[in-house]
Amino acid sequence: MVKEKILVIGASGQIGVELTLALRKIYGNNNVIASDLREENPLLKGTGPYVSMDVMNKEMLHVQVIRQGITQIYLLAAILSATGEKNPNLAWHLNMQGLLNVLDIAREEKLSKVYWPSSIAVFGPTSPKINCPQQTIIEPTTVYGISKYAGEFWCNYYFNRYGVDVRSIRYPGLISYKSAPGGGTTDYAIEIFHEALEEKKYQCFLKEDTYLPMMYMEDAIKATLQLMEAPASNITVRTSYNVSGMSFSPREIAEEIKKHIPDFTIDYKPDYRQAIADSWPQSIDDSVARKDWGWQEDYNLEKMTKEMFDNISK
Ligand code: NAD
Ligand code: AKB
Repeated sequence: MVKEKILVIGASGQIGVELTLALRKIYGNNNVIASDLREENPLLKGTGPYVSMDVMNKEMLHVQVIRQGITQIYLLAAILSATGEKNPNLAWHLNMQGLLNVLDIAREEKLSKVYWPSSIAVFGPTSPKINCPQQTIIEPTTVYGISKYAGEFWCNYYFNRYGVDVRSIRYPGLISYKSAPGGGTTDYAIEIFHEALEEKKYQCFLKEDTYLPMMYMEDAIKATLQLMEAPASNITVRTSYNVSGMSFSPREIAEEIKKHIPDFTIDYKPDYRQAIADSWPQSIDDSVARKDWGWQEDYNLEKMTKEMFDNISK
């Protein structure tokens, strides 16, 4: 059996920290190399190797892959929806070139697998709002969504043309307590917990009835590992899989928070992120992921809220 050696790019980010720790548990600390443009996240310190690296520097990335004997890459470096709208050129450049660099190296070095996340941001205003299917009209209106949709087709292309075993999930908004979110439209659903504990009030940048697909980080890590461990013959989608956890609005999460902090109050001051949220579906049909690799979420709004408060309070 080939001994896997994994490189996580963007390991200091919201998903990267938790995915790196989960992969280290499975493959052994020294077999999972964390890398990022920014400094090593404190939660990763002492848990395994770390290299400082820019995914845009293809030569350096290639050298690292050869030198470290890398067999799999998890590419998490990207600019998310809200930050992307402030700097569209940078978002397009990083999100596209970073992926192409990784796919090229995977092809040349015959890596066993690549993971690259897409997002529900691929969907646009013309996609169905409720139970948005795996295959449907997809006309994204943000630069982030455009880059993710183009990226999905690059993954499909590298699989079909070069046999690169690249796998992908369209994550919903991810909610976690370990590492701060990186500039997305769904970030309100993390900020609200911290503000509720510290200030007992929160001003939300989305309207109260803005429903969006969301997922607790534990579920996102579980889905990622499940997809990556599934036999290649089960993987029928080589663009990116829809996965669903829960859907809620700011009003509903505020109601759930009030069960823990009765005097919590929320008010609403929508900004430019409202238009982004309005362009996305409210809920996702993930029946293909359920059929192909047995996806099943563990967390709903109630269970996640309890976990968030228990963990942030610690
Ligand atoms: P994040 O912003 O928290 O982390 C991204 C990391 O990439 C950061 O640590 C950043 O320093 C690093 N990075 C940026 N530019 C880099 C470069 N040139 N070279 C190396 N590293 C670089 O983002 P995240 O939330 O952890 O998202 C990870 C992936 O998951 C992204 O592709 C994102 O689009 C996708 N995703 C995230 C969510 C979510 O809710 N968090 C939802 C859907 C999809
Ligand atoms: C964002 O809001 O940009 C991300 C995402 C859904 O991709 N959380």
